[in-house]
Amino acid sequence: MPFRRADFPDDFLFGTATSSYQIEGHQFGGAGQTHWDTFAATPGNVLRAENGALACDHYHRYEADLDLVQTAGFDCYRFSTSWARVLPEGRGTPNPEGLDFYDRLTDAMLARGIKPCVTLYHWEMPSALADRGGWTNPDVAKWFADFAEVIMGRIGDRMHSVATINEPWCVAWLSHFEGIHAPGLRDIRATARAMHHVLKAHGTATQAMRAMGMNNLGAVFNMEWAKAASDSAADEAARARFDGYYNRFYLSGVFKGAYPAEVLAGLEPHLPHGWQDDFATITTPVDWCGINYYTRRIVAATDGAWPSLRDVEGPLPKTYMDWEIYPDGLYQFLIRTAAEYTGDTPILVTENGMAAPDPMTGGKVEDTHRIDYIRDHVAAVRRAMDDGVPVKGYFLWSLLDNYEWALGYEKRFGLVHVDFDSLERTPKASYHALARALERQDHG
Ligand code: GBH
Repeated sequence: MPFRRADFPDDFLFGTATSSYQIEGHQFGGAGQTHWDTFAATPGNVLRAENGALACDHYHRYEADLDLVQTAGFDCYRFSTSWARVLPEGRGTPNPEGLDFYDRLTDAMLARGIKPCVTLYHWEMPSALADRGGWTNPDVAKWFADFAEVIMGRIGDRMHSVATINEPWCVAWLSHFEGIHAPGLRDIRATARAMHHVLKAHGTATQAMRAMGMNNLGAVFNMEWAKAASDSAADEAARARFDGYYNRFYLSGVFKGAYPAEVLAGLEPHLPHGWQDDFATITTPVDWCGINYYTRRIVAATDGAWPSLRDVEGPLPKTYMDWEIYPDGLYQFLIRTAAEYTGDTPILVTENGMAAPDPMTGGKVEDTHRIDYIRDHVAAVRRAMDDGVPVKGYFLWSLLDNYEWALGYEKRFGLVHVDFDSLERTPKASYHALARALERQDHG
């Protein structure tokens, strides 16, 4: 058993997470085109040019998938809503089939005693809006808040919690500077705009949902612990720059109403005009802070292209993503986030998990490595709680093997194996281990 539920407070939430484009099957139910459909269709962007058209066919199989969530004993399920499924043109007339789907999905969770935890945006921008500049267009904040009103107008009365945007760093930097995710740009001006607008959109939508009387609203940040490759001042400066761009920029915007100096040094000329005026919106109070944590990175200085850093191969055991396994980074982030940014605001670990080849042998997947990974990261959470950090929940990424973005269906993160020909689901050993860990002891 990777841990025992009894080691945590009674109201601590264990959950599992997925996202719409990665599992639903985007071809179904009248969804509009997204920038991931076009990005994946361009050769060279995605392994084997795979896309989310079918994915896990969760759109048709959600009842059985929620049975898996329930049988494992999870308290809650973190899912996301596809903007283009709800609003095929990004704005204007909603797609009734899309609204109906999320309505059915919500009721199916409640019928199983599962708390619905929604994320409004997990990366599939409607093409109609991407064509108008997407995250680089200042109007995106209003477009996104309007979407939040439409979808929450339908299911908001039954949500346990709401997150605005999954992982602002990925939405901005990975997609507009590194070009690894849609829309695949490599442009610092577009990146700076996206970095700022994604936070403005978060704040604008949060205000709109407050005005609807909603609560338990939050934001979800991805964090990667950084270590300098050497003691040299140059490498230490590279580490601080990475930490600033990757981890601190978004937290600092939302919780301090300012951007870190080590980021502004390079970024300021590229930020949109009047950016300081938006902090009133960006700092709209949230009820909780989400952290997605997977790995650390070792960073060295380089004279090469700005922002002048490069990754160095690390010594620790790695997952199938080539990511070092470093549970202590999660502990350190929990401590630092509470101490420097969020104070008493509850923290949720909204994603944590690992990829592995996970072959099926004799109808079974023996993913012992994943059980160990979960054990060590849950222990890091427990340690941070013992040190006073108000962590209120932990979500495994992911329920199912799914569409791993630029890596197609190659990298499996699921607790449940998916055969991408038959779409058959098979719970892995980690699923069974979690089910045992999550059993509630009878207090007799
Ligand atoms: C999460 O992001 C996502 O929320 C989720 O959709 C995804 O399936 C999951 O991770 C697993 O990847 O090319 O090696 O530099 C986690 C943070 C940060 C992970 C950027 C991918 C780039 C990979 N992501 N990282 S790499």
